[in-house]
Amino acid sequence: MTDPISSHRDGEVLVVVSNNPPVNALGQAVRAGLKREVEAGLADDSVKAIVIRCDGRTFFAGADITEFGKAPQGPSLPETLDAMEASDKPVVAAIHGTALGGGCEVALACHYRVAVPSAKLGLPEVKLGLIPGAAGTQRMPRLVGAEAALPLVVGGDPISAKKAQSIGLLDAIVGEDSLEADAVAFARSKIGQSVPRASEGTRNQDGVRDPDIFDKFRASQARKIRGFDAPNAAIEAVKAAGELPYAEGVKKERELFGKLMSGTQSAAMRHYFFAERAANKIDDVPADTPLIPIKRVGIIGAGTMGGGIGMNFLTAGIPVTILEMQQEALDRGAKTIRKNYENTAKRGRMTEDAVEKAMGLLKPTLDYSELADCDLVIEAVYENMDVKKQVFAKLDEVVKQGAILASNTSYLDIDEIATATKRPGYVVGMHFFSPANVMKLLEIVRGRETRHDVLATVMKLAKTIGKVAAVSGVCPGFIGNRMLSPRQQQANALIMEGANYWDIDDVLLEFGFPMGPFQMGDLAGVDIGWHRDPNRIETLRDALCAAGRWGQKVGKGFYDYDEARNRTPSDETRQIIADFAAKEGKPQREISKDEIRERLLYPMVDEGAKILDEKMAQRASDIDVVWINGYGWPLYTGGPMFWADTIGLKTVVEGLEKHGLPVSDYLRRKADAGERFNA
Ligand code: T1G
Repeated sequence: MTDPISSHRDGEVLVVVSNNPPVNALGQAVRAGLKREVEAGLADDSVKAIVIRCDGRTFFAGADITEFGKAPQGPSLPETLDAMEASDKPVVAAIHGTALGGGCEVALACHYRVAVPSAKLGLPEVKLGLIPGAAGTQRMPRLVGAEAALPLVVGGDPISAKKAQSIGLLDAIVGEDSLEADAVAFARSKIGQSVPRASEGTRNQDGVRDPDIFDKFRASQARKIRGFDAPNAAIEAVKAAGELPYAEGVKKERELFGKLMSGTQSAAMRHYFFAERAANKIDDVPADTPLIPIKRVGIIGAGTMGGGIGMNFLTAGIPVTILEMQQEALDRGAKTIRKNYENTAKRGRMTEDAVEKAMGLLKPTLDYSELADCDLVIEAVYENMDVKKQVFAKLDEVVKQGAILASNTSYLDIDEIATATKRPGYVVGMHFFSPANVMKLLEIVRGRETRHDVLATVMKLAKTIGKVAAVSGVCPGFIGNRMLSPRQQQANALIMEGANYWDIDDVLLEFGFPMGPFQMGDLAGVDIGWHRDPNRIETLRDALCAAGRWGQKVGKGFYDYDEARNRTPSDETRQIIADFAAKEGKPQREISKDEIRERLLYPMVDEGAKILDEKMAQRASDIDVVWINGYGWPLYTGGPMFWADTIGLKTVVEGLEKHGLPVSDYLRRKADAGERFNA
């Protein structure tokens, strides 16, 4: 393997260069090379300054995550960084792309940091269930202040070069195409001057003067960091930067880092990091499959889903032609899209110009022929097979050959829909989740005849519109909804046996879901699909609807709601459930939260096992990606399949048997063999 680190001289300045594609991860060879070149430069009297930069698309994007969980190999990053910072020769970090995690810590250990305008800097370790482990939590607050450091270390989102300069993280922004030359000139201008060291900075005194900033910040992030260990550890580490001398602060950081690294949350979140990247690979579709250019998108239906789907493309700068049957529905759809954009602008997350630019790309129409030139048409009409087939037959007639015809169906048979066309190879499912302009997940449903270039194109497009996509085969409910239904069945069965519906919601909230099934029912509307005849009581929902308990929108459903939409369990609902169970002859009993959790989650895992056995998902981690991005499965457990691996498949099998629930052959085989779903 070629050495990823090289160096060359520019007069008295030594330029150390890393070339470790794809993202200059700070793996063992990079660390060893950095140590070698920096030590040589520091020891060479003819070297008056050092510049560190990277080739390829980015400055160091952090430690090599693939090394985590393995036996550590020297040299460690901190020893090289400490030697570098201790030097009296100016060391300058020359940054392009994304200086993240350990990469940002390399920059922090340099005396100066310069970057191109398009660069980003950040400490995303919390997104891996960790905190910075090479003194980032100690150098950053000393350099930029505790208040400015908190969102960086606790939130983990990168900031722009402009923002980084404004908080004092960057010393200069240089030419986009002249990084090395400008960095060398900058370094040369600092020769002979005393060098600033971030570890000696005092800007963290803001946290000493006003220690409340830490609790205030924690409170402001409460909803976002609920259940996660790393953000709280990050706050503690930044706080320690104000309370402890540097060396002790670094020791504290290392303790916190070590604890997180050996914890289950970081293992789960590192699993998710690679799962998300694996999901966009389709095993039998070559990476160099030619893509179909998507210059214009058509949407059938301007309702909530159609409008939301359209916004994804408008926001990405792709023109959209949206079709409706009635002018009034069309106007309403276009108005809702504009209102959604204006609300986003009001919240400062979009400029007025961007709103007008996006709306300028929208072409409403009542005429199918205006879709003729679209490269992709996504149908988002009423969930009825006959209606879908009529739409696809019409699209097959009017849309140019070679265009992709996609359905947003959430459970109907894509192969059946494709029979309405003469181009089944160009038919695919693109299942968005409501609200479609917000939810990250896109289930790409692969039909029996869907072509490779169609799959590769929609997978790439998913990234373009900011979605996380996973491929599902054609089966009822695809991956997500298929696994949701056994959970819903158990939730309904449990309340018929005496479980309190609020206990069921609480079990999922405590597990880390944002909402339980009965809260979700109230939010969506208990009366969805109700026959509107209060005298016909065949299901519990009929009984609730007959009592006018239609959900949050009327202030009562399973729960009662106050003006602020706070929920309280309802005695009337409890009585309706008890009466319905009695009518059904269901004996009542006390049911523990453990039983509730096992009966809600284990059948989902078993359904996931069946999906894998039937090859309706390419890999277990795709199922994890679907549930984390589409159904609120808590990221810090890694998704249903990784969680099952963590607790042990044997435990899942024993739990299912204990509750008299079926166990699929695939799950039993894996459990008996002591195997995991995720390799
Ligand atoms: N280690 C190993 N592989 C990595 C990697 C990393 N840090 N970052 C990316 N890759 C791989 C990735 O799996 C993919 O592989 C390919 O590179 C391209 O990535 C001591 C402890 C840099 C913004 O968390 O956020 O430093 O799928 O598809 O969309 O304190 O990658 O092609 O085989 O994501 O252009 C902190 C993680 C580590 C940054 C580029 N750093 N990376 O995004 O490409 S912890 C991070 C990213 C740490 C220190 C601590 C993104 C990116 P493959 P990609 P992209």
